[in-house]
Amino acid sequence: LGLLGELRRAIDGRELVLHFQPKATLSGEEVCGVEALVRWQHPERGLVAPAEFIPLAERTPLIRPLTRYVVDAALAQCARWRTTGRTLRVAVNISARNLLDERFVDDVLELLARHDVPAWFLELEVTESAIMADPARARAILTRLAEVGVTLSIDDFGAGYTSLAHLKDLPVHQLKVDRSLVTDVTVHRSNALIVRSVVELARNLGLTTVAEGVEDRETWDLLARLGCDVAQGHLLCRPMPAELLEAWFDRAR
Ligand code: G
Ligand code: G
Ligand code: MN
Ligand code: NA
Repeated sequence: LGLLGELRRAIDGRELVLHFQPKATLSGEEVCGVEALVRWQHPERGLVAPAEFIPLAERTPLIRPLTRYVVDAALAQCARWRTTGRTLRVAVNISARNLLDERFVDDVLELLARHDVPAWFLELEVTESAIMADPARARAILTRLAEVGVTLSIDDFGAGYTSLAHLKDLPVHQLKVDRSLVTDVTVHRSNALIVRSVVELARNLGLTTVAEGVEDRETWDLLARLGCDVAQGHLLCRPMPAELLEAWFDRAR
């Protein structure tokens, strides 16, 4: 059985598990959401990172059931948090192929209904390159998702090549500043200038900004001064299973 066949079996056998990483406002350090990150709990190989199987799945139709699985599991967890009074928006990463699939919107609507979670609680993270693969079709699908109330973010912003002309026409709510810009923001003045420009661009377009990969306090403070809204990264919390996050939530408050 090749990796793809194994992955197909893993989806049916519920071997994929989600870890969640919190995001918090830079000003008040208030937790405002989590990002779901998939891992494969392989019976022999242990916990397999998404980099080892997502790119493979993305080249095949298997990405549709895989993404459905992740959205399903993320909304199930979101619903559980809601019953305990935790208002957490849950973000899921989606692939270029999902944005070319007309049925994707129906999948999302069906899963929101099944878990009785308002669309507002779901955020979808899309990379610039996924959008640029077919900007017109991507825009059509993103528009339908935005119309039903799903929150949309551009992931890894600043690493790729989203044309600013396209950005203006996309119904997105948030830009996630790429880790490569955040990592050296306190070291290279040019990175700080770029982050400041992205923040200003986002403001002018009515979008919020999230900095990813924040690993130290100095970076956190600088990002706050640069006007970034939200931060995510190891300084705050590593991605972890929902059960382990409960203790972190209790400490965070
Ligand atoms: O969690 P980690 O840092 O190893 O994630 C590595 C990459 O895998 C990231 O780029 C992340 O966006 C991607 N990824 C994680 N989970 C998912 C998922 O459920 N679907 C897709 N398409 N990508 C994911
Ligand atoms: O491409 P995307 O932004 O979805 O990828 C998220 C990835 O970044 C996850 O694999 C996650 O484990 C990783 N990540 C999250 N926080 C940090 C961090 O502070 N430092 C580093 N190096 N990676 C991080
Ligand atoms: Mn992401
Ligand atoms: Na990212």
